[in-house]
Amino acid sequence: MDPNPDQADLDGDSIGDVRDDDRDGDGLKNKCDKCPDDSAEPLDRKGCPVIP
Ligand SMILES: [Ca+2]
Ligand SMILES: [Ca+2]
Repeated sequence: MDPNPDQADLDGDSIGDVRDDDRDGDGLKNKCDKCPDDSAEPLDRKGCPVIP
């Protein structure tokens, strides 16, 4: 069961999206992530590739 049914967890790391500072789990913080909800776009604001 999901302990936080009201919180989506995009990357499945058990941290709800509301509290997760890296929602898509690509290793780049939301505030720096060009597409914070899309792990398929692992580029920062400057278009630099993210090294895992
Ligand atoms: Ca999460
Ligand atoms: Ca991210």
